[in-house]
Formats: sequence, structure tokens, C-alpha cells
Amino acid sequence: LRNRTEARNSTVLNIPLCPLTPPGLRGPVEISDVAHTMEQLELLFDNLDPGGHYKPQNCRARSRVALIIPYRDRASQLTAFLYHMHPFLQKQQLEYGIIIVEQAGYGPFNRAMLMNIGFVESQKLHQYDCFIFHDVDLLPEDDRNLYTCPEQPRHMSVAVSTLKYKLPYKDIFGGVSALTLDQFKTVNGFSNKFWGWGGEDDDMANRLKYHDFHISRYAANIARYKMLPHRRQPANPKRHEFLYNGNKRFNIDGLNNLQYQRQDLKLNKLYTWVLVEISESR
Ligand code: UD2
Ligand code: MN
Repeated sequence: LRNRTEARNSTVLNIPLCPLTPPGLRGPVEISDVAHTMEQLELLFDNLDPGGHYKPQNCRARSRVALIIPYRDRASQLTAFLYHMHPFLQKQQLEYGIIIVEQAGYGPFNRAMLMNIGFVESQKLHQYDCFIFHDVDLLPEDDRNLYTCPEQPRHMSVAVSTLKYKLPYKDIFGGVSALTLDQFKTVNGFSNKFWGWGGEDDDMANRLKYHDFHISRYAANIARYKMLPHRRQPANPKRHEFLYNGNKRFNIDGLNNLQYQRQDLKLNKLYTWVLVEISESR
């Protein structure tokens, strides 16, 4: 006699693990410039669970990946992102969810804090073991760029179109990055103190170094991204100062002092949407 959970677990276990290397990968992938409305996309992708969650049908995924997207006021980029990413991730045979964390209001944007919030909120929904923090305007150009979490934190956006497809400096960790659950907890997440453009990714690189992690990367011919065009946000004048003395705060500024008000959460067809209000804590 088995109870319902045991029965379900055994059916899950009967499916074979997905192959180590997904079979359908081709290399370079096309980036479409056709614009779609959200309604069109919802008709196009009818194989998703509520909240934009996906599991391969015929094999058991090796990783459960939460894609966390900091977001505000980039509607056309969001549809382009969803149109590109769902097929891309499904070809990689991942179990994944796409979590859009939107900052309410008009104050300075805090990318890092939104990603901390995405980390916390995503775990209330599924048992993710890998977290990929992803700018909404970056589209991967090669499907061998696996959206998984290796032994060491991975910086994924190595070669970005607007940066001449070259790594601008060695410790850059912005754009797209992948950390395991344990790695992210170990470094206490991102700093919450970076309001406006810049610095938050470098602070994370410093946190990783402080905890003896090192940044891993795919080769530049694989880790290629197209950045969709946008205006520049105003840079944070305090970014250098906060970066310089950041190590004083690694243990007190991050996941363990994160405060926010969740105003809404919707399991939309193509993504989970979390609307939050955040403010500078004194
Ligand atoms: C670079 C980094 C980015 C981040 C930023 C500094 C790369 C490739 N990208 O991006 O990861 O470190 O510098 O903070 O290294 N966003 C919105 N609405 C806004 C503003 C930002 O949704 O009004 C989100 C969106 O996901 C966007 C991301 O934040 O892609 C980064 O902002 P950006 O694209 O304006 O900054 P960028 O391209 O200089
Ligand atoms: Mn950008």
C-alpha cells in the first residue's frame, strides 16, 4: 500500500533522467525581430504550466532552474525575451520557471534587490536548485550555452553585442549569471544598497571572491548574447563608494536584511509576475 505522495514519486522516478547533453542542440540560433503581442505568445506556447513553468515530458530534468528577471517598463523587450527563451530552454530539456520581478513606482531602479526578491519568491513556488539572474534585454545566440548551474558560479553573458562581443574586464558578473541555491545563500545574495545603474554586479563578484568561489565561463563563441536597444539609465553616483567598502556589509546586507512589500503575484501563462514596492532602509 502506498500513499499518494509515494505513488507520485515512483511515477516520477520511472521516467529516465534526461541525457547529460541535450540531443537537439544546433549551435547558433536565430534571433527573430518579429514583434509579438503577449496574447499571440500565449497561443503559441501552450505547453506551459501556470506561471510559465515547464518540465520535459519524456525525461526527468537534471536541473530545476529559476530564471529571475529584474524588470520595469520594458514591455516590448519582455515579449521578445519570452518568445526567444521558452523554445531555447525547452530544447535544453530543463525544468524551469520564468519569474519577472517588477519594481513598482518611479524611484531609482534596484536590480540587485529585485533579484534577491526573485530568489525568495521563486522558492515559495517550486523546489529550484539553480538560479539564473537575467537582464530582460539579453538574448542568447547559441543553444550550447546551457542554462544550468555548474560547480562554480557562472557568468554567462561573456560576449554581448553592444560590448563588441568582448568581455570588458575580467571580473564582470553583470548581464546573466548562474548560482546554485547553496552558493547564493553562502554569499548572502546581492547587496540591497545599489540604487540606479551600476556596481551591483561587481559587488557580487567581490562576494564570490570573499567566499573563495571563482567565476566560471563558457567560451566567447558560445556565450554570445544580443542586447536589445534601450536608453541608458542614470548611473548611481555612490556606486564606487559602496563597491569599495562593500566587504564591510557582506554579512549584514543581502538576503538577511531584505525587506519589501509584495503588491501582487500572478501565475501568468508565460511567466510568474511579482510586483514589489521597495525603498531605501535607514
Ligand atoms: C549592465 C549589465 C547589467 C547591470 C547594469 C548595471 C551587462 C551585459 N549588463 O546593463 O546586468 O549590471 O549594467 O546596473 O553586463 N531594467 C528594467 N527597467 C529599467 C532599468 C533596468 O527592466 O528601467 C532591468 C532590465 O532587466 C535590464 C537590466 O535591469 O536589462 C539592466 O539594466 P540596463 O539594461 O539599463 O543596463 P545595462 O545594459 O548597462
Ligand atoms: Mn541592457
